[in-house]
Amino acid sequence: TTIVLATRNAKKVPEMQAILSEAGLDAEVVGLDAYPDAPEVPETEPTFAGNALLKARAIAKHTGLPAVADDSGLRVDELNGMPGVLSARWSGRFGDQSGDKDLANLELVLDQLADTPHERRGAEFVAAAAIVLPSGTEEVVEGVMRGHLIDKPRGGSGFGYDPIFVPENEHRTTAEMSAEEKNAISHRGIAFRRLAARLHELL
Ligand code: ITT
Repeated sequence: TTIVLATRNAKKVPEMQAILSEAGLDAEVVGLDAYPDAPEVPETEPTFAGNALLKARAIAKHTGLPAVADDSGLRVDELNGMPGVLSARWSGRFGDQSGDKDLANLELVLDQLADTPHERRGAEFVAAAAIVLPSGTEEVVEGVMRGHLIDKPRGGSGFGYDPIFVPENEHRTTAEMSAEEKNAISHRGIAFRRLAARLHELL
């Protein structure tokens, strides 16, 4: 079977492929690079699950193949769960159009937490992964990684908010871990492994 992963982020394709293979699933994962005419789907839903489903539905319809999509973000306790589904666009919401989005987003969260002490700096990364089959069958699973936010960025790997996020039972940020170490505990790793288990039953 071929499964289309609804992303133009080339890094996510081998990650998903590895997780499916480890789960014993004989499927080939292809990204949207193979489908240049695939529709751009705006993330308009208020939940990660809703956005993942929107994207998977559109790509299943376009390709006629089983489609997987994910949506993810950071929920900060002190900000009542924000930036949440707005994580990728957080600084832009406040008028910042500067070049490095990831850095601007991270710096805005640090500013917003400037007066918040360590014990109130809890946060979690959340990922929803959706699968839509050509038959119309739909499934959504989620993964969560709890942790806290430090006040100065550390580490050069990963992306987004990784340099300020320290997972529970860790002293390093997720930007100080290898991709394998992060996958083993991350929201996306958990969600993709749950999805692999469901795919076993569905395909
Ligand atoms: P696609 O939608 O094309 O897959 P994207 O980078 O926009 O790519 P998401 O919408 O899933 O992917 O990510 C939303 C944002 O949440 C992302 O831009 C980061 O700011 C943040 N984020 C999600 N997962 C993260 C992680 O593992 N580490 C750091 N930041 C993360």
